[in-house]
Amino acid sequence: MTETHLLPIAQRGEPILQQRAQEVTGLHDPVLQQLIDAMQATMLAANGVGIAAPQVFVSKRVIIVASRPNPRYPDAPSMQPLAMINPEILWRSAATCLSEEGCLSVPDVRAPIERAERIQVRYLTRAGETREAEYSGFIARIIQHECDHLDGILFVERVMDDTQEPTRD
Ligand code: K3U
Ligand code: ZN
Repeated sequence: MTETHLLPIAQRGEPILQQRAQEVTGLHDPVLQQLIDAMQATMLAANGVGIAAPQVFVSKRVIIVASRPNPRYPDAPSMQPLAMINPEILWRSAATCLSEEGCLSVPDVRAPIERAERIQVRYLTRAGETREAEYSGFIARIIQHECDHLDGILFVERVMDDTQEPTRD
């Protein structure tokens, strides 16, 4: 059995967090499958509900999204970790919601961020199947946060105004 290693998490200021990540080709490459396993293990070990490949120093368009009820989002649904490859947000609702976010790459900082309440996403599964799905609430928020990472954007860049300064925990 192969061991899954935990990966280092890039911290704010690392250039890779500001770059647009590359589309994934070669879906059945075992290196991609190992990357997904290692991202998932790293996310779980860090107590996160999402992770994007640039956060582990890999400039590829891969994200993992998970969800569970938690003190900050008690109504969050439970969702097993799901890998999305080359995710595209096809549609965002005009309706938005403001809720607090954190980021494994920006420790101890949280800020309310306005995001679309509902989104439609197209992505490839790790088995290479194309899927389209609609998400709402906390899961839609995580997906938007992770897709931002693929475009080199950190949540702190989306803080709206002076009254919503990021706060340290
Ligand atoms: O804020 C965090 C959290 C963890 C468990 C439940 C609720 C919140 C940890 S930070 C986190 O999980 C980010 C992961 C990141 F940075 F790698 F993208 C995902 C995220 C959390 C909250 C809102 C949006 C996205
Ligand atoms: Zn993040």
